[in-house]
Amino acid sequence: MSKAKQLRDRMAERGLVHIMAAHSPLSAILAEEAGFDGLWASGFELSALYGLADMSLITMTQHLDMLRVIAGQSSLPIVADIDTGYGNALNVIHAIREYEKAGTAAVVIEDKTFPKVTSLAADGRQELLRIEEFQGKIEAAVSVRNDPDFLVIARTEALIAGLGEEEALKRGMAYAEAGADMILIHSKKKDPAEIESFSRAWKGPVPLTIVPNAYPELDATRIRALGNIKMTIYGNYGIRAATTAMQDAFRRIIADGGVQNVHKDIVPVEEIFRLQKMDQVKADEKRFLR
Ligand code: SPV
Ligand code: MG
Repeated sequence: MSKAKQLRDRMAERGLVHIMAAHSPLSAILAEEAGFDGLWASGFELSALYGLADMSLITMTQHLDMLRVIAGQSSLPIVADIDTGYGNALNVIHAIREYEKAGTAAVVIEDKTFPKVTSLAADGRQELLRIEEFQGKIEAAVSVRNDPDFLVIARTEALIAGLGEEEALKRGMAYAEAGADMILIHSKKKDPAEIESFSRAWKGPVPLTIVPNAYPELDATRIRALGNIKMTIYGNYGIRAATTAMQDAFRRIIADGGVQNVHKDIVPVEEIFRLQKMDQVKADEKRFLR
């Protein structure tokens, strides 16, 4: 069964899937062990990993390279954040071919102009494409996929750009008409009211995806109550959790003048050995090294 089919089946079976951001194979392994349904190959997280802003600075090749090594270490379906599709509809065709070959189950393409501006920044310059132009990109993506289960998710940034619910609904509907399998509606309001209102007003033929980064109060119970949101993506939680843990440990080591205290509060090296599958390495050593 393809990973795309696995993701579709899980959505049908559970009604709501939980997709965790991964910026590395290790974070993907941890997400799988924790019980998530899939991985989000997040542009924001990978940019942050490189110490860069999420402004179309990392290339498709860099993103794909990381996605491939993540796919090699996880059995979970991967939802790839391909930003604007790296250019126009022709770039989208190339991207879909490459991402599908890399083992991706779904892509999210957003209706911003290239180069994009990260969504959650206060006063971010947000320029959206003409609706017809973005419809062309979605149609291109749908037309070129090999696996009919491969999901093309169209993301509208209308609320992020401050254009209001009516424009967001109009765009969502146009993208569903162009063949999108789901609509990702993004918001940077601290209050989930904007997303809840959109969800209630959405009468389109396809379900919704959300990324509750800015409005963390919208938990699974409230999401399920809305009825038409089938995927929730935890978009920057991996890199934030890792940053919190490293900042804390690194500061303590400097403050304590050594690692004599911090070592008790971080995983022992044996836990890293487990994640590195050292047992297998040991077994291989025994069997093959002569
Ligand atoms: C990402 O994780 O790259 C996203 C979500 O696209 S956000 O950063 O909130 O736009
Ligand atoms: Mg992104």
